[in-house]
Amino acid sequence: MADLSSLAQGIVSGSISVIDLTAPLNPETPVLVLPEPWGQTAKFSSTEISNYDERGPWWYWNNFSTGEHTGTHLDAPNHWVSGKDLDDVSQIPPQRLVGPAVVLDFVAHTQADPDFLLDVTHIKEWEAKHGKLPAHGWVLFRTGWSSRGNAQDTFLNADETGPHTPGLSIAAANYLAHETDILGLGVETVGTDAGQAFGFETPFPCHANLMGANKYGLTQLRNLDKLPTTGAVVIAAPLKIEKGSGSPTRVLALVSK
Ligand code: 23J
Ligand code: MN
Repeated sequence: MADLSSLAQGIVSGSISVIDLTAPLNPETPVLVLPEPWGQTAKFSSTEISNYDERGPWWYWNNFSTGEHTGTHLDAPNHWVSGKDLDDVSQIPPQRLVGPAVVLDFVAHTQADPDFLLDVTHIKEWEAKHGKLPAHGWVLFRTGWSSRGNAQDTFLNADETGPHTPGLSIAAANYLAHETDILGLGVETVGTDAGQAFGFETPFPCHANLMGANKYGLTQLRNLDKLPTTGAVVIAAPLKIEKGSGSPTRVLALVSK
């Protein structure tokens, strides 16, 4: 039987730390902007219902509204046409929201080139050093992009040719989707695909391949620098929105000190 009491004790004593990989959700949280004529997602917004006042003397609460894909969020398989008959976000088995995580650190490459694309050779070199990508695990692509914070312009890094943010090559997206048994791909950027991926020969290859292979995306992750290369456990908890294509998600990592 698994020893949950030592896990609990580790969390209580601090020998296992709980790292929050989630970006704060507020009206400034960056959102994806797609080229014309495609529809746009909404930013997060909130309106006060009462604040210990005449509208509710003893309570404070708000109504919020947001896109499903705003801030740190999970892409469900049905988000893409390739996965349209697969799970919506409410149908994802909870066992598939928790798994071992590995970190692929390409901060240096991304600093040299904001359009850096992770390719199959990078993944294979990483696997030669650190072992196979874990079955039922999260692959976390560390680019340092989260240090650009909550400002839409620096985060999207767009010019007249569109956004310039790192992502995966078509071949790498294919490899993760079809040659591995991972849960999904987590990134620091606004979406799993590169900023320029709208113009790739296979547009948005991460979305097309991962969703079609019943895998997930996790975006706008923070604190990946606080994780070991291997050995963390990541828990992603999206809202159980029926028919939802995704949801803002609290993403937590357990790390043994
Ligand atoms: C729709 C179309 C393209 C993209 C996306 C959504 C996302 O990045 C997303 O949040 O799923 S690239
Ligand atoms: Mn998304």
